[in-house]
Amino acid sequence: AVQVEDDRTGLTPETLKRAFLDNLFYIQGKFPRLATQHDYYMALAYTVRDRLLQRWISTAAAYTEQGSRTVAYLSAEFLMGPQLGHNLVNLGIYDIVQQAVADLGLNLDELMEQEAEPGLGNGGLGRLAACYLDSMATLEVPSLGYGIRYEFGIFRQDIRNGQQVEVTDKWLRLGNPWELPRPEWAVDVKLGGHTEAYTDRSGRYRVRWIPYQVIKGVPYDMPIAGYRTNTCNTLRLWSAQAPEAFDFEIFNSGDYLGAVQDKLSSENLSKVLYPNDNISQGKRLRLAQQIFFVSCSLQDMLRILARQGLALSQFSQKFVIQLNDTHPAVTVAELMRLLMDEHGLSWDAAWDITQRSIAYTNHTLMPEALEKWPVDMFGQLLPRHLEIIYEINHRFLEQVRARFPDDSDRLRRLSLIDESGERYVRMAHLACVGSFSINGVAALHTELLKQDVLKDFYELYPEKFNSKTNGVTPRRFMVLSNPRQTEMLNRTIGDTWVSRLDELKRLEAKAEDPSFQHDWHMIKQANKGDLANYMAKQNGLVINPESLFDVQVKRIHEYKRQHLNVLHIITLYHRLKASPNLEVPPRTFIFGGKAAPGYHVAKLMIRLVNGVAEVINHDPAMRDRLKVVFLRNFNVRLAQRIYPAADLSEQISMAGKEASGTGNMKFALNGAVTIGTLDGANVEIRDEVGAENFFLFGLTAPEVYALKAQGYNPWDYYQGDPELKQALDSILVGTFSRGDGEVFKPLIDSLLNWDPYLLLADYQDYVACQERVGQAFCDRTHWTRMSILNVARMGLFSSDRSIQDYCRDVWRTPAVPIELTD
Ligand code: 26V
Repeated sequence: AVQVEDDRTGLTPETLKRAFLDNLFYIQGKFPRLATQHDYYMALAYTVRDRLLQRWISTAAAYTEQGSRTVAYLSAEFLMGPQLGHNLVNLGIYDIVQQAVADLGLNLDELMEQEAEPGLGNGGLGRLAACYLDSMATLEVPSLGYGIRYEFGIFRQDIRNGQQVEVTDKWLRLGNPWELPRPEWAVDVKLGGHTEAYTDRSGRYRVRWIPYQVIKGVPYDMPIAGYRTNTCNTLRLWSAQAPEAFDFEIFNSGDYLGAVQDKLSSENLSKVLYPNDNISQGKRLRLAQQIFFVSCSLQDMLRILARQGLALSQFSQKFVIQLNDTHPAVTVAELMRLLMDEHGLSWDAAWDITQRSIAYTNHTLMPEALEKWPVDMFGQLLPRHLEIIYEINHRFLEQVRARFPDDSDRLRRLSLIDESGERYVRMAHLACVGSFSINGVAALHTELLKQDVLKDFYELYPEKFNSKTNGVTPRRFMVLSNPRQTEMLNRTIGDTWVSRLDELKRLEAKAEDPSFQHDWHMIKQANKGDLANYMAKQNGLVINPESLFDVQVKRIHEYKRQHLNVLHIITLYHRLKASPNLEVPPRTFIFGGKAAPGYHVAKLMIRLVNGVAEVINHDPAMRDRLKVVFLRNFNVRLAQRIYPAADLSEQISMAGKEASGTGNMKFALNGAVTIGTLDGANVEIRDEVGAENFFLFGLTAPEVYALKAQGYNPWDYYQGDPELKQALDSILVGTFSRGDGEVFKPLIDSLLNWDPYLLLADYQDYVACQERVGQAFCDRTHWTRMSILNVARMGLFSSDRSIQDYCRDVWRTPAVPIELTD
């Protein structure tokens, strides 16, 4: 018989072209002459989606049939980034599709540019969730990501007059081909109102919650394809809607005008992502978002459990819930409520299931990021959950009292309720008590959790604590973003490293090979040329691709110390002005990152970078020597352009503050060398690549504590170092703000009087270290060797390794291979 390839699944160029034109006609309703680039993008996206759907359905069928144990990854953020290119890579059809669209006179890069990226996250935490979904699918681990379908993701950043301006991110405006609405699986979420006790027919004490408001959650599913596997998992994002039927009987019997004063209008719930990174502000809408996606997700899991014919008592066999920080920590109370109030289980049965099902990851050591909710606000929005939390706390403190008699201080410190002033619910405590596993995201971070932030919990439950060093997906951050390096790796060690990243170590043998070094260098140069062209377009600057590309891209935060980087630039500038013959390599300093809209000092840091850029870039004496560039709107797409072009990766947070960092890994995997402190995963990166291939500076975490304990006085450093004084003075007199000395005064005042992140203490060592960087860069062979060895020794930092560690130590989820059915 004649075999005809199906238009929806076929992978030959001819079938792909036919499917593409068919989708242009029948989905976009356009013919080629009328079609925009965006129409072509949509036609291609649907062509790819069809190929995913086949895998998706086979995967869902297999999991349903086998009742597979499933990871439910709960996260308020999934910073997915553009989907088209990544899906082409994972399906293994990138090259063939590139050729197919070229045959039709189109350019794949241009089509990929059309996609609005789903920026449903702030930074590290949200991007980690996205990398983990990719790795779980690649490792054939059954998983469901659960989150919120924000109508507006992280704001777009514009720079006007050197300052950040926020623009709404309307990513859904032209439609989203990567999602399937599933209105038939919508669920209701209750908010506000009050509770009533009653006795059920069997005489048992029960509680009924009469809410003030009900909101409907509608799931939208995104396919998550593994790399060259048949697995296609699901990211299920909840969108809030007004419920269609409003039961006035229930509502009228409730306290209609009481407890909740300002009613939350339903659709507002999933409108916008909170743009704060590492700071919690205790906003009611934010708490409503958390219970919204948590309740929707748990109800969904209970529905799946029932549909597979499993009993409630089997919940913790079917699902393991991973809490991505405390944003979904209300899971502990909500699962208790669903099991007791809606499914009739006893406290003990419900608690047993809850504690066996939940694992918690902490992502920050910043005290201001630890979430706590005023008890009044919490009780108004979630009256039943507050009761449950009080009961959990009561039973918990009983146990503590039994273990540590007469230790009321310890009870106060451990309590789920902070009673030191205004009363608060402590979400990290709720997560610790309600889960069987607690992990940090790098070795140092986990140690600091045990010694400091969660010390009392560690003393109570040492067996719950474990460390899972973060990782990143090589599919997006190498194969997709750096095709030149990928091609060279494939040519040298074959292409299996993409899903077995430790195989990169086979590159070590080539580190000394002059011809290999030459090719490696040329690839970096070509990548730098691409970024130089981008900067020419975006910033109107002529950049020398031979210069050292010195890059710091990440959220703007005082603890990440972008202003320490700036102090070095100013110092170099002053040195070059004073000694024009100074032998230093030309450098291009590249910055990117968003500041939280309400974080004034962070916005001032952006303004300082741009002020310094304006002066240096316009100084004829600095031409061909120094350039400073602030790239606007750092997002996943821009990140993918930047990492492959970096020579030097700036990872300069104050030791003890960056939980892990993941940008540090993305840079090193693309052949950048790191300058960094012993913070987060930098410690492990340095251990892996070797101290001689890493530029280390700065105080260690214990030294930071010691200095602070002994009484740190930034003024001493200012007075004691003429270059540091000159740098700070020049900012203060308005050199970088057109003569206006007031602009940066708050920033400098805070450094001179307080300096909580010890910039002044680390300045000298940083500048000295940067001198060594400059010298090393001048020896091309030496630098290239370092670059190769960095890539060769970074295998540990694949998110595949992280996920394998979670599977082995926490989740105990076997892989489930998928066979394609038609
Ligand atoms: C906190 C809050 C507080 C409420 C408002 C919105 C919001 C959004 C995010 C956060 C927590 C930020 C925590 C975070 O992103 N931590 C980062 O996690 C990365 C992945 O583990 C890690 O590499 C970074 O070092 C860490 O800063």
